[in-house]
Amino acid sequence: MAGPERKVWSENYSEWFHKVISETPIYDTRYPVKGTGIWTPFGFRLRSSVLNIIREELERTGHDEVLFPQLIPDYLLSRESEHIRNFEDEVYWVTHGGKTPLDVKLALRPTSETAMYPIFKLWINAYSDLPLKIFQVVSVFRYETKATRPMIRVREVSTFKEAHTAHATREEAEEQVRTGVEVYSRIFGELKIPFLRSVRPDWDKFPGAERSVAFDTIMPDGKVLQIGTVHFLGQNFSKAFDIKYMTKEGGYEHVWQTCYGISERAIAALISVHGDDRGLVLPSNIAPVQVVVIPIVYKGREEEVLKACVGARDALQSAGIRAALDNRRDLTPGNKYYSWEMKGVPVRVEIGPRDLDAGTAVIVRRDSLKKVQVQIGSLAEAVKEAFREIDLELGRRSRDWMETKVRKASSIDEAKEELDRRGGVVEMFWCGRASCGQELEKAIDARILGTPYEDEIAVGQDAKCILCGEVALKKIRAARSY
Ligand code: A5A
Ligand code: ZN
Repeated sequence: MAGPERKVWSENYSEWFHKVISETPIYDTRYPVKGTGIWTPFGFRLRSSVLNIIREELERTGHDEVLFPQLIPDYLLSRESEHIRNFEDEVYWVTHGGKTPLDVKLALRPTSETAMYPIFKLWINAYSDLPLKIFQVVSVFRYETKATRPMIRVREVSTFKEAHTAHATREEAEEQVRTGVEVYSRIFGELKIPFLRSVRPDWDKFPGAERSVAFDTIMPDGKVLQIGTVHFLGQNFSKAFDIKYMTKEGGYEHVWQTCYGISERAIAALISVHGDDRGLVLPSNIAPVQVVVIPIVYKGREEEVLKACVGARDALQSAGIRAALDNRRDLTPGNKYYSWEMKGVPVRVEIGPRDLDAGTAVIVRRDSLKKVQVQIGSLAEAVKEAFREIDLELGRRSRDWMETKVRKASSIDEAKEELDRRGGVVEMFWCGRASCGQELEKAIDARILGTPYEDEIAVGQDAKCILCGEVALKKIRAARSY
C-alpha cells in the first residue's frame, strides 16, 4: 500500500513514541515522580475507549466489576511464599499515619491477589457460590528497577485491569484459562493489535501461578512487549488463604483459581503498532474523534461553506458518528490537517466552494491518505464504509508487519544473528529442559517467551533441541523484550 511514510516510526521508534504521546497530547510525562504520568483529556478519552471494549468483553462473559482497597497489610501480602518472594523488592510501603508509626505496615497493592483472597474466603462457602468471576480497574504500584518508560513500564500502573476467578474443580479453572485467553484475543482483535500467545517457561511464570499464558506483540523497533497475561493459579493461593467450599458430598475442598491482567501497556501497543510518521492512526471504534469536518475557505463564500460543514457534522452525529467541526479561523487547512492527523482521526471531510455547487464532499482516510469525492447526501454511509475499510486495513497491515518479524532458526548462530539484525521473534526447537532454555537465553542474549499456546503438544519426529541436540518436544520462542 502506498500510504504515508513509516520511516521515523520504524527507525527511531522511541523518539517517535515520545513525540506522539506528548504532542497529541495523550500522556504528560512531566510529573516529578519517576514512573508516573498524566492522562490528558484526549488521552483519557482514548483510555476510556479501550476500557469500554475491555469491560464489554468481561461483562459479556460473566465477570462482575468490583473495587477492593488499595492498602494491603504486610501479613496478608506475605501469606503466599512464592508471591511475596518475587514482589518483595517491588513493593511501596506505607509506614506512618501522619507522625505515628503504624502497627502494621501497609503495602500499596502491586496486584490484588492478597487483598482479594482473604475476602474470597468469606464469600465462598457452598458449591453454589462458585464460580466466582470478578474484575477491577485500578492503580497498582510496582517499584520497577528496570528503566521506566511512559505507559510501558511505569511504577504507578494507572490502568490495571485485573480479573480473578474461583472454581470448584481443576478442570473448570483450566477451562476458565482458555476462556480468559479467548476474551483477551477478542479484546486485542478489536484493538487490531496483532499478538503471539506463549506459555511462559516455568522460570518466568507469575509469582504463585502454576502456569502463565502471555500475549506478546512486536513493537516498531523489533522489541517484544508483553501486553497481557492469563494465569492458572491452581490451589496455591486458596490453600494459603484457606478458601474452601463444601462439596456435594459434604466434605471441604480448596477452590481452584485463575487471574488475568492487562494494563496501559495495551494502549502503548495500540499507539505503536498502527502509527506512522504523521502520528497516531486509530481504528474507528477506538478514536475519540472519528471524523473531523474541515471547511476549505478562500475569500468569498465562507459563510455558505461553513453552513454546509455544520450540516455535514450534524448529519454525521445523527448517524451515531463522533464528528467534530474545525472552524478555527486563524489556522490554514494544512495546519488543521496536521493536528488532526497527529490525533489519528480516522476520516477527514473537506468541503469547499466547488463542493457546494456539485453537492459533494471529499473524504480522506487517515491510514492511506486516499481521497474520494462523495455525494453530500450519502456522507454518513460513505464514512461508515471508510471505517470498515480502515479497520480491516489496520488489522491486516499490523498483522502482516508482525508476521515478517517472526522467523524460524535452526542454530544458535542463526537465532542470534536474526535477533541482532532484525529483532522480532525467533522460533526454535527445544527439548523442554529448563537448563537448555536458560542456557539458550544467555547464548543468544534474549528472553525466552515460551512455547506457542496453540501447539503445546508434539512437534515433528525428527526435531532436535537447538541447544543439546536431543529429541525436541516443543517449539520455543525467544526475543529481545521490553
Ligand atoms: N495478577 C495478575 C493478573 C498480574 O499481576 N499479572 S502481571 O504481573 O503479568 O501483570 C499483568 C499485565 O500488566 C502484564 O502482562 C503487563 O502487560 C502489565 N504490566 C505489568 N507491570 C507493568 C508496569 N510496570 N507498567 C505497565 N504495565 C505493566
Ligand atoms: Zn535441550
